[in-house]
Amino acid sequence: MKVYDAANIRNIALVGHSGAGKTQLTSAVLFDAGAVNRFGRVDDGTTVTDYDDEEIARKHTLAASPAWCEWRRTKINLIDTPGMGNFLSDARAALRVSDGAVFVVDAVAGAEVQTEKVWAEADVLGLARIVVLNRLDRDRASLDRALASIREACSRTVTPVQIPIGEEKSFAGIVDLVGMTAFSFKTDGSGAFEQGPVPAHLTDAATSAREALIEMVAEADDALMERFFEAGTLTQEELVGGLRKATLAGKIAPLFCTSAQLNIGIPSVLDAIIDYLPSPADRPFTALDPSGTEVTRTPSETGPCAAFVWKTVADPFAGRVTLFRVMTGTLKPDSSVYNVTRETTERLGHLLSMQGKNSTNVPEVKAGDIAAVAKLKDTLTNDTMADKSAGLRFAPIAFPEPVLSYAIEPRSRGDEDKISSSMHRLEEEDQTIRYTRDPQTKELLLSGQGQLHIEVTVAKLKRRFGVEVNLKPPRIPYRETITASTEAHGRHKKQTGGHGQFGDCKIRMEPLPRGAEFEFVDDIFGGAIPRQYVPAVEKGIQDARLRGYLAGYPVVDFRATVFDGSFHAVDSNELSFKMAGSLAFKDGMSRARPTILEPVMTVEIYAPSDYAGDLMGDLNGRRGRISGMESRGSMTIIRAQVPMAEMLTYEQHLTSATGGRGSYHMEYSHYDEVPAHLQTKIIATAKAERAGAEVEEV
Ligand SMILES: Nc1nc2c(ncn2[C@@H]2O[C@H](COP(=O)(O)OP(=O)(O)OP(=O)(O)O)[C@@H](O)[C@H]2O)c(=O)[nH]1
Ligand SMILES: [Mg+2]
Repeated sequence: MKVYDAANIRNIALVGHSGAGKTQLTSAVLFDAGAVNRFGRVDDGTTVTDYDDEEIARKHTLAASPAWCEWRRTKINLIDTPGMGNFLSDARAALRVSDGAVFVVDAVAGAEVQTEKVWAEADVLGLARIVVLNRLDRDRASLDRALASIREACSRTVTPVQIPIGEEKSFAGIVDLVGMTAFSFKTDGSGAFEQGPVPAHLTDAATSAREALIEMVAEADDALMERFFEAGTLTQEELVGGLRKATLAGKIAPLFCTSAQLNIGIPSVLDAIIDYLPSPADRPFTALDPSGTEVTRTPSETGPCAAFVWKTVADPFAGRVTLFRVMTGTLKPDSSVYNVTRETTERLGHLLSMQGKNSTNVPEVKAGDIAAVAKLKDTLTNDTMADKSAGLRFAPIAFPEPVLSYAIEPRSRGDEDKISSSMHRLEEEDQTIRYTRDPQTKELLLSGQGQLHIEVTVAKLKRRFGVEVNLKPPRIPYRETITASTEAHGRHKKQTGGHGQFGDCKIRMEPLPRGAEFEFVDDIFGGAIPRQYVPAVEKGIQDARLRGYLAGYPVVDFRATVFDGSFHAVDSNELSFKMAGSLAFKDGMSRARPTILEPVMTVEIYAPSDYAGDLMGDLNGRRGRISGMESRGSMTIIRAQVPMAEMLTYEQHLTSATGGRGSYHMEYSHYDEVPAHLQTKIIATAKAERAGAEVEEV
């Protein structure tokens, strides 16, 4: 395979709301550019980039996947990304290694929630972008309506450089406003087209759209603005040059018209990627030097190499596949490279260019290019692979913390054994899931970005690793504590026949502040309990407190002080003092006014301001306490503290209450007392569960 220089490479992420047609568009692009010889379709499960079984089954992209084609002697690396909210972090990762973005928008629906979110993301990264208005062959598709919504939700810089020929079912081509020519396409999916004059019935529309375009281009540049005022228009040359400059500078986002399904309008998109979006050579990159200071460098194919790992794929057969972008220098196969992040050396095998799941060996990868390598030992997403002499490290992509947890139960013993290694592999692939065991409830917890994300992860576990699990809402890790001080007594005595048992202790129990857990104090004077048995008393209290008193949850935030006791010269032993400690604890609990604590979460909700009132009302119903509100444009951020038990089904509520436009994030904050009427319920449930468990054991 050919090796490309930075100036002849374009790294492009296709982003936008789910269902806009990113995957279908990628497929049409690959076909028209001759990278594949079959026109794959999402609906038939035959596209290059939706190759995972789960993606084919669901007809949605679930992970960023790379593909590439050559167009006008330039290598275009395309990254098809997921549009669904739960999987958006992959779109973010793809943007990090892209130089430009193609925003795919549904011509029927216009801009949607995720379009808006990713647009803001691209703003932060300062990426040049073009917009592809897709699905123009659908009923109720409209350039005008869609454009108005994109301008409102994303940016006023979006400007058509084409208008469609024919509407809805009769959409059959485009008028290019820059060259003022028409391209009429066959609708058989072949992509064949004829170029000709602008159809008479579109001349007026095209002329006024072109004037609007010229005005936008002139506005983006002072010199052009002057020329425009003088001449009343721009020359063809000024228009072409000005459009390119304005797009690269992010002052204009040109809009193109397509039907990815019918393969209409694709060549203009390919041309635009080359003409209007930057090459890696156009973009200096930032990195951290050894002291952690941000530095800006120009990519160069000579000199020390530095590459950034933006994704890892867990293939059950091929093993780990590591996707990286060479930021500077040239990476060679069968060489060694230093992993700066982990301070280890990796041996590289073949370097690969990925076409979905298929790969081609490449002789070397130059600055600016995206490639992959299989079977690295330690390297994971966000790592830097570099020559030591480069002295560079790349800032990690900030992946979001999980927002939701489910308990998972292996279906069989075999599944139980395999679950941990398989989950570990999936965690490497997807940095937004967590697999943990709750130390208190002992449950295996799978945490992710939402219910769908967790379901998809469980499905992957089954398909790829043959591990089957059941999902259920997690148990709330309640705790118990005391609210009053008391003295207590425990005596364990068994002195009938043979070797006897005798242990006796008096303790004081006092509440401690939240978070203090448990403290044990030895306050024995004069040998009321021999030294060697005091730890046994502590052990007895410790064991008993972990088993709980009211509802079987660990008792926390108290101090137990042993201050007196008695012993028997022959019958006393460790076990007896352990028993005494445990009995004293139970005795104390009966008077220390025990209560139940629950975890409270700090929740941050981001939603259009119109919904803020309803959302706050709902939070009140969930026993939440609003701690702050802030508006950001048309959106409002609500901060609140809400008991975990009330948040288990929040995602479904937020989605239906805001039509999918709201999102939220939460993390553990502290433990707080459960209101009395709810305690009664928790205690009753615990009792019923214990009874159930005992029946099962019989
Ligand atoms: N009629 C019509 N259907 C299209 C067009 N482009 C895509 N589709 C269909 O729209 C649906 C969604 O297309 P995808 O390409 O999977 O959309 P996506 O943007 O990749 O969606 P996610 O992967 O969920 O983010 C599929 O059923 C496609 O066949 C188009 O131009 N016209
Ligand atoms: Mg897709």
